Amino acid sequence: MKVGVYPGSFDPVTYGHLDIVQRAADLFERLYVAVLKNPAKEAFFPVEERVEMLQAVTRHLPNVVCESFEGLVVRYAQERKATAIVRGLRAVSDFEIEFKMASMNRSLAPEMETIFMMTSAPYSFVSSSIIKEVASFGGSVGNWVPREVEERLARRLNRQGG
Ligand code: COD
Repeated sequence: MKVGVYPGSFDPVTYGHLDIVQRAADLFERLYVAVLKNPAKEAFFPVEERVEMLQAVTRHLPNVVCESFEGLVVRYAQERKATAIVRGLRAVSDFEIEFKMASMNRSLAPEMETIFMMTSAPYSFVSSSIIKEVASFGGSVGNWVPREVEERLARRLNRQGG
């Protein structure tokens, strides 16, 4: 079975991420969308909630499994018997960091390929950070994130008094 892993922070998932998930799900028999559990980094949404949102917005894709992982992405990918790590590319600025990550991952696990998918034009400027910023100032983000995510953003910002 051809297995791929799409790792990320997904804090929160956007239509840009979802576009990559949908296209990658066509390339693999099973695609794991994996949220990094990073205790050293403060995230806006807890990891469990990020996984729940991913599960909700990918429920129409039967070969997609959303879960969290801790530690090295290559180790997680090996455990899941994946042959490739999927990443998305937006602007040239993504390239530098992605190049470093892919090179490090390849030296850690030479058998593991990294596959890059170009963003679809409407999502080329969409990132989780910009979505959180716009939402925190009361702007509408409904064009860039699914309704489920928009509602959770609003609830969390309300709770924080944002
Ligand atoms: N269109 C297309 N692609 C997009 C868009 C968009 N609008 N928005 C984001 N993406 C892509 C990103 O470029 C990225 O490829 C992916 O979606 C996920 O993005 P994020 O921002 O949610 O997640 P990242 O980039 O913060 O995830 C980083 C990891 C968690 C994967 C990384 O830190 C990691 O692998 N950590 C584990 C430790 C490890 O193994 N380290 C060694 C590797 S160097």
